[in-house]
Amino acid sequence: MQKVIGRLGGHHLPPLPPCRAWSWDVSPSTGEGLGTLPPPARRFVEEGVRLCRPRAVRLCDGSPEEGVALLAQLQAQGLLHPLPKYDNCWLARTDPRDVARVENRTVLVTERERDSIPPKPPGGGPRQLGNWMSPPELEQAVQERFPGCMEGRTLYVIPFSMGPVGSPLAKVGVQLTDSPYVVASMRIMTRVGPQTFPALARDDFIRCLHSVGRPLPLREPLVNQWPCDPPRTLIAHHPDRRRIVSFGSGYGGNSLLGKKCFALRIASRLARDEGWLAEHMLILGVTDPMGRKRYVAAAFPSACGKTNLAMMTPALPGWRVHCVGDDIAWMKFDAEGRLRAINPESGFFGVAPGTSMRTNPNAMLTIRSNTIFTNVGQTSDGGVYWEGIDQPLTPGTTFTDWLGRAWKPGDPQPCAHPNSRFCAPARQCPIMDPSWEDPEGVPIDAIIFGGRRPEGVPLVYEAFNWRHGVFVGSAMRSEATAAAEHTGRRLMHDPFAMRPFFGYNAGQYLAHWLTIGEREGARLPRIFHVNWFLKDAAGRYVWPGFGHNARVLAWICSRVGGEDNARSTPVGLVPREGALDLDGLPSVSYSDLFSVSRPFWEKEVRELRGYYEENFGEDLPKEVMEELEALEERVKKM
Ligand code: OXD
Ligand code: MN
Repeated sequence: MQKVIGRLGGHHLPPLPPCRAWSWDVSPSTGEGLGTLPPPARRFVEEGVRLCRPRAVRLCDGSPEEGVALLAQLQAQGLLHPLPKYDNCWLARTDPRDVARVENRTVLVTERERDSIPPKPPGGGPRQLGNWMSPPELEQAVQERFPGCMEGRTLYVIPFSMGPVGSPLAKVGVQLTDSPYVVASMRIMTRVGPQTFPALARDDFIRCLHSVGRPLPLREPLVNQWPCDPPRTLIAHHPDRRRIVSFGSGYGGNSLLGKKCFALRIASRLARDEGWLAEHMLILGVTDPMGRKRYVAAAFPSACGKTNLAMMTPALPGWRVHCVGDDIAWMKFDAEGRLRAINPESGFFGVAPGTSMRTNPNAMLTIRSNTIFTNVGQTSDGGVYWEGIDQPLTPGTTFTDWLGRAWKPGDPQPCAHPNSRFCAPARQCPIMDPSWEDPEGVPIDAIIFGGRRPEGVPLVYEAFNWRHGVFVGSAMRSEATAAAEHTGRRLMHDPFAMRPFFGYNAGQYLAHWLTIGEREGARLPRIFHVNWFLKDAAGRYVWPGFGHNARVLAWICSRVGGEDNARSTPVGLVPREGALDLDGLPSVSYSDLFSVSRPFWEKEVRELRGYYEENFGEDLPKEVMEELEALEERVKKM
């Protein structure tokens, strides 16, 4: 049984301490108190107030005082529990129905369906590249959900910037939400406050409306004090009106609207229109023993180790890695034709299970203070716990699982939810790159694609050229993870790791990537594919991964530096024997890592053709089909 807390009716929020410095009660009818919020943003707030009818309105300014007051309020409400083992760290337990992104309730809204998703071919199966809704359907959905949805609650106004404030690559938004948990998290993940006002004075900011959908008094009790409305959850993106509408979920990607909704879905559409790229990619800087530095962006599907790679401690002596971002990259050409990238976020919303001092010490050091944990387990000494945390425990420690129940090692159910998260400020990561907030971004030398492929796909290969690289990105597949509602270990197609995040027709997205490669004067990054997850016949990983992935980064840097140390295979260029440093790894064999098998790739080509036909139909750019055919020919000749 889940613990049900909360009363029907009569649910009172403790008043916020009077703190004029950071917030104002706003008169819903006049908007008075919205301070210097620029008029277009003020009008958006007024519309939201009229629709949602909150009890009070508060304008967030991102100040430390605001943070203290919010956390105190969340604690008083029973939504956050302090973790006294650390400094200013907190634990939230959600309603167990609200634990991940909900892809089947996430929609793109355009006049024409074709602008959102490729056409369904006759007889094709369910589509995987997004869901479409028409503007009138969205209006109806809004009218069915939002009127009065914030009654009895406070509407928080969050003015925020994605990217360093004032950067030519940054964009701003305003999120209206009735969830103080969302406010506390957005304050970590984005740059909140009046420094965004000059940009908000233009009318082109992204309008983000979010409600947990549980007006007060409650009609049903809450579970774990976590308000949500799973049956009516809807996450809608309306790029033509630069707006996001999210209802019914308080969880991560559904509710922190700066992240997946803005920085990927809306931004990818803006990027297409404006000639840049918004991608599901980490960004890291890698420095060789001679002091030469390269920046790399890498796209992996959710929960494939992006955070681990972005914060890696190299196992190769003399090499260093610095982190710019772990999830999203916005990339634009500069005047010299180089792609420069910023991380639009200012925090990490990382998957907790599997994170340890062995797998990611920098993440462990990052999350020791000022961090909000969600759905992890708890130890009796006020610490956190999850599968794979691998930390010494004092004898007698007892555990509480993510559902708030007593738990002990060996129990059949995990202590932490597989998609449990930490939300921590990026600046706390010990290896943040000195340029991570450079408004001009960092120059990208290589783009890496990857996924969890237990067999057949070499440890690393380089694309023959940009066009082949676009094909490699479109052909990405990976085992499903817990980040969304999918279950099991089945292989899913995930082009560019963007399958859940495309902001427009995925065929047009591939065409946009092809266009980027044709840009005059562009000094294009080289494109690679990696697979850390190869297994042997006994099901054991054949590559040690983690810090050893620096060996692969070293080879990638050598290629970027023009070294002639690759061998051609039908799938791409792999390191020549001896070119990848395997020193000190006696049980790793070159041939296990780089064999390319004809039957495997014949099957892969067949599978890809079927996938393209079913999902992209005639919107697949012909260049991508030609690349598939060229691969097929090369495989035939093996
Ligand atoms: C994430 C995801 O939360 O990709 O980063 O699902
Ligand atoms: Mn992600």
